Formats: sequence, structure tokens, C-alpha cells
Amino acid sequence: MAPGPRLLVVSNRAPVEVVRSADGVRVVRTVGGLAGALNDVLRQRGGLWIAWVGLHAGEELPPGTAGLSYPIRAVRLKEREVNNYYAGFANQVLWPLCHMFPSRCAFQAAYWDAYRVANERFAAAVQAAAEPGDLVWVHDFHLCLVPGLLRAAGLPARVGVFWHIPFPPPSVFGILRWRAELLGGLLGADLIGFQTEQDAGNFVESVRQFLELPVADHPQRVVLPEREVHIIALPIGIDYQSFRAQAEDPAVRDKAARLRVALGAEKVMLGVDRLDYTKGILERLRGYERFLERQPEWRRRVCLVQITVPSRDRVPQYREMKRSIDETVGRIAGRFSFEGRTPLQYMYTSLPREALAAHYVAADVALVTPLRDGMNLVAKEYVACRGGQDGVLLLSEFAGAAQELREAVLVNPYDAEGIRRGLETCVFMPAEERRRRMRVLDDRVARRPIGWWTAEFIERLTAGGGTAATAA
Ligand code: GDG
Repeated sequence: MAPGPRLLVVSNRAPVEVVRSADGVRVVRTVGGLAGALNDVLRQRGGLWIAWVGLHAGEELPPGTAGLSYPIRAVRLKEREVNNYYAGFANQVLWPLCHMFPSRCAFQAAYWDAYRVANERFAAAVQAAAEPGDLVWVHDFHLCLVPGLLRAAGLPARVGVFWHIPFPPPSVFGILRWRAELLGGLLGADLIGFQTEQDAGNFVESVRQFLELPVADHPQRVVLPEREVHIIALPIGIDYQSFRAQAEDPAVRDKAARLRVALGAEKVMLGVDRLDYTKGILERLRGYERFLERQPEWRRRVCLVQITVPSRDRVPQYREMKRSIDETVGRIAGRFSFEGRTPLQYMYTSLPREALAAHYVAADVALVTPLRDGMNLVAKEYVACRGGQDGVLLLSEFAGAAQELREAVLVNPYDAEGIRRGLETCVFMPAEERRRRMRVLDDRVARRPIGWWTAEFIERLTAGGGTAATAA
């Protein structure tokens, strides 16, 4: 069977990064399931990836670079443009707004101007590379205007967008002065995918209210005079097989066993997050502190390992948050460490994938408590690594993953008392119930891996959008 049309993937960051050090310029592969899954698709169909690759990249990275099977076309942006478009409009306007933190938004006209210019640069790169009949797959909130620009230019290709983060209700999205431009830009696509039904519904409702366009159901779509834009909910998955295989690898199991001995805890709890206020790290630590207050006998029997990965350190709010977390970690360790043992281990670093998998394997309980999250892959990765045994997932009801992973212990991440109660439920849950819940979770995560997600999106884009309704 023919593999189908070529694919052009467009995203802000590439699956590689060009870094400059004393030894010269190097290209390093960035980790991520999406890059892996698309590697296979791009190898079969041909195509390329268009992205910003850092300030020191050449125009094209040929196939073979850092082991990739396809070329990367680098979009050139000056440092000041990156600051205003990426650190500015994307990370300080759209990110907080979509995660329902309007008061954290820095609405600056210069950010918007840079966002427009950067989107034009991305669209021009797509136009230069595209051939008639190609599929163009645009990723995420950094590039809202690209589909509209491509449509205006009459690009003879089908265009799809996947929105990885939450889409807020119109009462929040409507705060944005540039709401009509952003919505109009997205509607340049033939297909727009969201993580959950709720996100898709919020988008459609914003289009109805702010653009006064008709919308229709079954399949969900926006009806334009000359065409329709299909809207789907398609929850992203993980590379299940590779996490599962890693969790069963004797070297990883060994590492996990050693880790447990070093921690000296009967129950090991784990948190893994990028440093971000949306991830609810502070609120989680406060909930854990309450648990230790209320359960003195557990202070010597439990240990929470919190891994926080440095992120967005150009943004002042992130630097401040790091200080607050450091302070809270210090307070909890100061209050509850006893006779050389601490119930909280904090790491501010990024671990190699194998070490991360060992932490998942070692953890009896995973604490995934974002205040708002598009999906949250950590929840699914933990399930994949513990699926063979048991384990309990404490999960925020405001993570997209909560729509699928109903057998987790669901909590309101803003409520420290609720987290405390949730932690008690996890710690006291009988083994049989742990196993039963984990079996269901594991089955669900295994059935929708990242390969399923990419195939499904591409199939719907090729077929014309939304013949199938949503991913049930
Ligand atoms: C956006 C949306 C949506 C973390 N620490 C280490 C490490 N990680 C990896 C995890 C996981 C990834 O980073 C984080 O994924 P998330 O889903 O939690 O979050 P975002 O980066 O915010 O991603 C999100 C996602 O897009 C996909 O659509 O789920 O909602 O916000 O894969 O494993 N990896 C390694 N070492 C670490 O220390 N190697």
C-alpha cells in the first residue's frame, strides 16, 4: 500500500537543538515521544520538519543529523524576536491565558507584533518547502496564525493543527485583545485537534461568540462560506512499548531497587514536572506537608521524590517560583527530617530517560497534580512503567489525562486538604484494589499509544477532517 502524501511538520521547537560550546557547534537530539513517532511516519512518507532550531543553526539540517531520517528546515529568528515571540507572547500571554491564569498575562503590543512576524516567517518556510498534495501538520499555540497565512497564500495542501495545551472557555479567551486574529488564523486549517472534548467545545464556543460563525455537530465543525473546518478531540498518547520495555529491563529494575534502598521508605512517592506554575508543584508540596502533619507515624515510612526540570528561566515569574519551591522544600525537610532521614528528596535537574524510568518503577505512588494541563504525559508514563505490578496514581481532575484515567485517585489540585486526603487514600489502599485499578489504567494507556495518535490525526486530515466523530 502506498504510504500516502508527504508530511510537513511545523512546530516551534525541532526534535534537535543546536548548541554552541567551547568545542564548537553541536546538534543534539531532544527527547520526546512525538519526535519518535513522527520519525517513522516521515521515513515512510517522506517530508520534513520546519522549526526554530536555536540561534546557531544553518538553514537546513540534512537527514542523518542526530540520527533523524528526515531534513529539518530551520526558521531564522533573531534573539530579540525569540524573546518577544516565544518568551513573550507564547509563554507570557497564551500559556497563562489558556491555563486559566489571566492575571499572569503580560499583554504587550511588542509581543504581539513579534508573534505575527514569527508566524509569517514560519508560514514562508512552509510555502517554500511545500509541494501540491502535501499534508501540513502545525503544532501548538506558538503558531496560531500560520494556517490562516497559508490559506491566504493559496497553498495547495491540506493543513491540520494540533493544540497541545488546554483551550479555555470564551469568558477567559475573550480577554485577549487579539482573539479574533488568533481564532481566524487557526480556521485557516482543514482540521483542528484538541486533547479533550472540553477543549474542543471551548474553541467552538469562542468561534461562535467572537467570530459569529455557524458551527455544527456530528461531526463537530465550523461552517465557513466556502468550506468547513473539522474539530476533533484526540488525546495524545505515549511511546508505551518503549516505556514498558524499559521498565522490564533488568538494569532499570536494578537501579529502581537500589533507589528504594537508598530512600529507605516503605512507600515511595514521586513527582516529575517541568518547572511551571501550571504543574501545581507548590500546592502539591503543601498537601504533602499536611499529610506529614496529620500522619506522624508515616514521617519515617514515606519519602516523596520531587524531580523538577529547569524550564523557561528567561521568564522572571519562573525564577520567582523556583525560589518559592526551594523555600517550601527547605521548610518541609526542616520540619520533618529526623535522625538522618528526610521524607522529601528534591532534585532540580533533568534525568536521562533510563533514570526517569527507574524512578517510575520505584514509585508506589505518582503525584500528578497540575492546576491545569492539556494532557500530562507523566501520568501515562508512570502507568506504562508500573502496569506489570501495582501502583497508585494521584491525578488532578484538571489534567486532560483525567478524562481517560478515571481509575486514578482524582483530586482538586488547589485544595491542600484534598491532596492530603488523596495521599491518605493512596497510602491506605489495599493491594487488591491497587492492582485492579492499575490493570484498567494500563490497558487504556496501552490501547492509545503515540503511534495510534499520529496515525489517527493523519488519517483524518487525509480523509478531509472529521468523518469519524471524536476519539471515543
Ligand atoms: C505539553 C502540554 C501535553 C520530564 N522530566 C524528565 C523528562 N520529562 C518528560 C516526561 C514527559 C515530558 O517531559 C513532559 O510532558 P508533559 O505532558 O507533562 O508536559 P509539557 O512539557 O507541559 O507538554 C501537556 C504535552 O504537551 C503533549 O501534548 O501532555 O499537557 O503542556 O514526557 O517524561 N524526561 C527526561 N528526564 C526528565 O527528568 N528524560
